[in-house]
Amino acid sequence: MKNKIALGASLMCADYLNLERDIRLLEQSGVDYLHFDVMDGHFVPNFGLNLDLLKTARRITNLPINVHLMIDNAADYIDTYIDAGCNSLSFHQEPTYHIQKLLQRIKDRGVQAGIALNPATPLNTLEYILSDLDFVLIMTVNPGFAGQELVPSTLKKISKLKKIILENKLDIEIQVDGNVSFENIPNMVEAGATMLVGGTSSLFLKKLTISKATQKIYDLLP
Ligand code: S6P
Ligand code: MG
Repeated sequence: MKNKIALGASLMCADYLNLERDIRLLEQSGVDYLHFDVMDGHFVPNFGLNLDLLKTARRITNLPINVHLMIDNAADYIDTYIDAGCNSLSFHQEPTYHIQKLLQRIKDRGVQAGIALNPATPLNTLEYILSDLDFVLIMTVNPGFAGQELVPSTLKKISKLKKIILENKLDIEIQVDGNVSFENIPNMVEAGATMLVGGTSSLFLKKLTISKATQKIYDLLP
């Protein structure tokens, strides 16, 4: 990782008809990782990217692949996504039983483990799993769709989590996902975000090339 802040690209926002081209552009632009959204049409009212696409992307790039499971039954699919070659994986707190066990399972397989929190889910749900986490994904919009507006209270949540991490001397990254725009990035980073997910509001903004958008994001980082 070149920067203290890692920049990820939400593949769901890329051009599906030119996916390989976009992945190459992301590589050339110096993006740090690919963010891969998985949905089930039930936990969130949409369908994201599928397993075959992950396997295909894995074949053609060495960029780290970060999977974000937005599904009810993460326990049934964690191993499948790890087998497909992801480097880090998060699942949602809200629909999941036995969270600590699943985080351990991910880590035991040599993959970075994270928990994702919807905007309304409080940080105290993390209290007894802090030592099991490599990263926390703070959803800054309600999950399911690209192109939404930031939920403002999530900025305070990032700061609070940063404080908990510092007070407990923990090594946990804070990932932000949703409306990670040029306008919001400085505030997110100031609050403590260390992993960004660039989507339609920055990296894949229609009026910029991927390379110009990446540069513009890096220019905003400390
Ligand atoms: C959907 C998913 C996200 C989006 C990303 C889109 O909730 O988890 O990763 O793809 O947030 O970014 P933007 O800039 O369109 O909000
Ligand atoms: Mg996501």
